[in-house]
Amino acid sequence: MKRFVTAGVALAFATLAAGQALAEGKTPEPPEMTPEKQKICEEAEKRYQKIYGHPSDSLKKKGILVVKMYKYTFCPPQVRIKPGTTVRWVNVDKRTSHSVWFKEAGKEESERIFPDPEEKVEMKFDLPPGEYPYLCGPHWQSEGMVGKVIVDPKADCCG
Ligand SMILES: [Cu+2]
Repeated sequence: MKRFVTAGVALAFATLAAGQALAEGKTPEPPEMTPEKQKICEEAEKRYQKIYGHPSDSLKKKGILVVKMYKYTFCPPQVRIKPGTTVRWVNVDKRTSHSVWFKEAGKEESERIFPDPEEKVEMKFDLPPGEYPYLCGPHWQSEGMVGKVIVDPKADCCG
């Protein structure tokens, strides 16, 4: 009987901890690369090439990693970069605007970026190794539009 009571208390504490994490604004993990997400990101790259006239990967040699925003998805949702790499977010959607918000790190939300080749969000990751989760202001709750940048000195790309 005593065991049962103890377990009940532990559960109550666990529930409280989960509630606190939510209240503190923890960013959810980025989505898994399901076949559906894969397809969205392949489409996003095709649209990028049509709009910008080059593959997004071709900017890696300049130390820039491109993340496309398309159909409520950051493509790719998770990137691993060397310190000093610049990440550039562009919107290849038809009309939906998106933002980039490192909310958990206490940063301000970027401007809403429209599907316009003149618009982009850029951030140079001169930051210590670690995980930097972010989200899209208008769509993270309703559509799960979240992403993560991992700064890792052993990464292949790009800075
Ligand atoms: Cu969005």
